[in-house]
Amino acid sequence: MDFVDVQVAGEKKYAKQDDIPIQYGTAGFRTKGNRLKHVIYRMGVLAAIRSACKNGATIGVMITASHNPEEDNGVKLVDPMGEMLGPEWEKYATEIANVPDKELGSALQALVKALGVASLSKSRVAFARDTRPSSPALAEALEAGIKTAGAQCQNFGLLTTPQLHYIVRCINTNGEYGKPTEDGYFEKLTGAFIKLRNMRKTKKMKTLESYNACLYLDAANGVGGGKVPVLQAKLGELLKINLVNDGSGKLNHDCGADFVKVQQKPPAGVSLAPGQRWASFDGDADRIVYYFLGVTDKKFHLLDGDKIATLVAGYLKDLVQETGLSVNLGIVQTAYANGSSTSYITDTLKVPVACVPTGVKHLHHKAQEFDIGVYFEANGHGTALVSDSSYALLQKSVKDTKLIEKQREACDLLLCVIDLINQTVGDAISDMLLVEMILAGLDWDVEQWNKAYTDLPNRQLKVKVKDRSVIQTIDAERKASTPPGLQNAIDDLVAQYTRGRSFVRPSGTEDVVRVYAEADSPTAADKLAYEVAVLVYKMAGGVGEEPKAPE
Ligand code: NG1
Ligand code: ZN
Repeated sequence: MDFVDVQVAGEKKYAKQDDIPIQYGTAGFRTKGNRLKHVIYRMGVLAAIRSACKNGATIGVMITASHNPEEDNGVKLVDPMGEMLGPEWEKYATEIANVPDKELGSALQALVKALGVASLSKSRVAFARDTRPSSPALAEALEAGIKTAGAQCQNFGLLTTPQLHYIVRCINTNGEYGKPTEDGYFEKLTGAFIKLRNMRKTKKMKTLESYNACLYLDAANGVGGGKVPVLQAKLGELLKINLVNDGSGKLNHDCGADFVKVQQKPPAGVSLAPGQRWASFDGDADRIVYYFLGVTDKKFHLLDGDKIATLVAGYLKDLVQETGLSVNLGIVQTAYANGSSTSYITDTLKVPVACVPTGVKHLHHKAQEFDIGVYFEANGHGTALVSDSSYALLQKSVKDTKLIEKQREACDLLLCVIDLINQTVGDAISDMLLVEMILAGLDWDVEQWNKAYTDLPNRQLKVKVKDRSVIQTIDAERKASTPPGLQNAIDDLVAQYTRGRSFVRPSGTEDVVRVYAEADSPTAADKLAYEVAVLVYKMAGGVGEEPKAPE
């Protein structure tokens, strides 16, 4: 096998645009869209090699930069079961993306030799893209990479990130997980949603009188916006979605899940009527947050990833109990989880909770240690994973006449809930249907959901430094081990605040250091975040203007 054609096309049409190094990070490669053509061409070839290493299983490639500004773009590889690329391959991706044009063929040659790959003719790659202006040209570069490498390729056009993950899993399980099409995706999710809503009715488990089937949704002007009408057509009256930021405005601009979570306010230009239930997707629809304006206090309340995780875990825990089966359940969070949510999980839900470093791969991996593992980042990315053995146990128990009818019913219900949950990755559409189903089943409105616990006021800031790698962290990113003295200084500040907590870490997707702080009042949280930001600026080589004191 040689890479002569790959080398020629690489030098001619997909030559490096600059020599700035780029790294495959927590969310793949991400930078300005006009810097990515060569990277994505090369990732087409790498995906073909990965497929060969997986005996010809289909590998997915998604072109998106998620919640980043419209002019950014990015690329992520999807492994055969729909999970993120195995971390051991991140270094190959980084190496191939950075190698000089003239050495591309030889670098690929060396890689296939080291991996023992003899041919790419049986390799398969499936890909999709989001709605960014730079995405079509990047998709062409990707297709060229896949085809020039000699692999087969399937272009799924515009998809949400989780839809592509779902399709990859369907293809590689020969349809066992579902039909490998967008239509198959909607059929599976809406089929489960409709069945669950009807099961609740026929079994008279709850009346649905106070559940308001009207949801207001901000699609961040992203790829999710175009998918909502398809979903709506299948749901009819069961859920009426009023869509804003459907894709006609600028992507992620003053809207979307990241904006709402970080700014702690509604998307620009929308006015919430008290009590209305609102949700925001991010640009590629793998994150969702809910929010509302209080009926009595008229204040903005955010129901973020932590609130979704506790709602889902509480519901699943009750259902598992009803089955009477021995199935353990756990929740996985990151340091960004609100302190109140962690206390609520431990003290009220009494469910084991684990904390891992930021990045879906860490959460997903940890969640797999439980029979049912619910994982959510505070920003709204998350899902619930069910182990193969627990799934098989439920399938067996649903028919087990030794169990009482109520137990068999609970097993049936739980199996159906699992069908509603995307098992590959966090999915805004699936999570939205899950939340809506649970609220309807519990007969809850947003106020009742929000009452579970009260978030500690919190603030996130960014600090620009010369080299963010000077900050290294330990203890699931909750402590900085370098530069020397920084953590002690943070600890001294935190000690001055009631219920204070703060940590800093280098971002994996932006050239900044992130600061998080929480305390017993918004003013205290803002002040603590500011003081810690100043410490980072002074002790970790801040550039540009010093952080500004809160007003
Ligand atoms: P970084 O930039 O490493 O903080 C952000 C999110 C992550 C994850 C990735 C991937 C926060 C604080 N960080 O990572 O949770 O979602 O983007 O998109 O929300
Ligand atoms: Zn996203």
